[in-house]
Amino acid sequence: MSVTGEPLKHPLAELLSAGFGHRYREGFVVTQPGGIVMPAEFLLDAQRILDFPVKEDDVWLVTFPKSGTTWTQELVWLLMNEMDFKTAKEICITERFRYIERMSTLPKATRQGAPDTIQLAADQPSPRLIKSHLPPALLPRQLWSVRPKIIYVARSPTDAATSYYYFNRLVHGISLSLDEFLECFLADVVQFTPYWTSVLEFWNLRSEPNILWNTYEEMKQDVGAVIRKTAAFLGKSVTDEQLHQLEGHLSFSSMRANPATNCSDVMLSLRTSIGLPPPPSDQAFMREGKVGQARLRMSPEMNRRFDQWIQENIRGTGGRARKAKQAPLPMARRAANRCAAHANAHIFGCLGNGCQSPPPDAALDPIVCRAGAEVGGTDFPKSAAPTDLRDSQGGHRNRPRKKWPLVVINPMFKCV
Ligand code: PPS
Repeated sequence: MSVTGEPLKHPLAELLSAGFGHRYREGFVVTQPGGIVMPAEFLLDAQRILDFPVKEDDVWLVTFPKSGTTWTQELVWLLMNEMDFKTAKEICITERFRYIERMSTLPKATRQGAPDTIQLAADQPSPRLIKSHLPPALLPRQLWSVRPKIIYVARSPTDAATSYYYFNRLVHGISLSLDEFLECFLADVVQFTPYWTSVLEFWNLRSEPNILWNTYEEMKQDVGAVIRKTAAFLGKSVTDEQLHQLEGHLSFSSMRANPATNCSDVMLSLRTSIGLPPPPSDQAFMREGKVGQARLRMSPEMNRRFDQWIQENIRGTGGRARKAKQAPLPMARRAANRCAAHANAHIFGCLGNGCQSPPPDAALDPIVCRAGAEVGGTDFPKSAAPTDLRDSQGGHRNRPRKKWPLVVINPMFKCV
């Protein structure tokens, strides 16, 4: 199987391209498989990524952009390197934990002369630590047969999308307003979108023994608990003293003050490569580090649009596929998984305006969730099939619209 791409055709694609100063000269494509938006040059690298030889002791970190990747990279690196805080402060996280498709995300001018990040990922001493924002269909095929440890981190789409906007302002000097960018995000014309492809597909895989599902919101709420959970997953033990030290090191203020994690040099060199001056002093990679702030920056209309879009995408698929065969959750458990104020529950916790109730119990019946069944009015992700193959609303019209059965991801997980 080879990766192909159809040119991205959408009226908002032009607005976005202009916002980036038309620096992505070759334009964007919608990949097949995967169905995500990537710069056309990604197609030069996609096959190498798909064929990337995976090792059993690799640790992979997969996220949608701006979902707490760097935060988790720092945690995982320290757990895997005997809490070497000294080196963590001296060497940039981008060198300690390789971002496999980074070269494929850059405008042509920046890409020329940039390191081959696929090779850098391959050449690390074991255990290798590798980051990616790609969905399952574009990740190395051997991930599904060799089955190394994979950590997935999700973040609420409003916060991730808003963070992505400020990141693009910082790195690319994007000239759009926040609402204009969010409009493009909702229309799935931004790089790595559709957002739901990544999140829903890993949500459906989260019960696999080699996959750990974390969220940004969980980390904000109780980073200690996420440290313990992640350490257990990686087979590492953490003393109380180390836990305390880690919590301090991973705090937003500490990571912001740490040049090895706030990535200011990387941001500066990316800007320089496209002829932009150094960023204004109020812009930084470690920007705000909060939950729910995006809602306050978005217009009321955009808030409403996001609410609707979220509901459409996480609504259950009652009556489809295997739902009839699944037992519903007991009433008491359903109630426990809802936010009391908003009678609302889903993978990020409550999305009621400003509410930060935690996500539902991770021990929710995986079979019910995997099948995308709707449980007593509580919304769970709807399909295990890749988003480009879902019968979604508002997706790309020029995307293939094959219908796959809901259970496709699990067979896919087992095949090479
Ligand atoms: S990337 O480029 O996709 O790898 O970006 P990513 O690291 O996933 O996301 C960047 C956002 O994560 C925030 N961040 C943190 N928040 C809280 N605490 C800590 N320690 C932390 N480290 C990174 C960072 O500030 C970005 O979010 P926003 O909302 O823009 O502040």
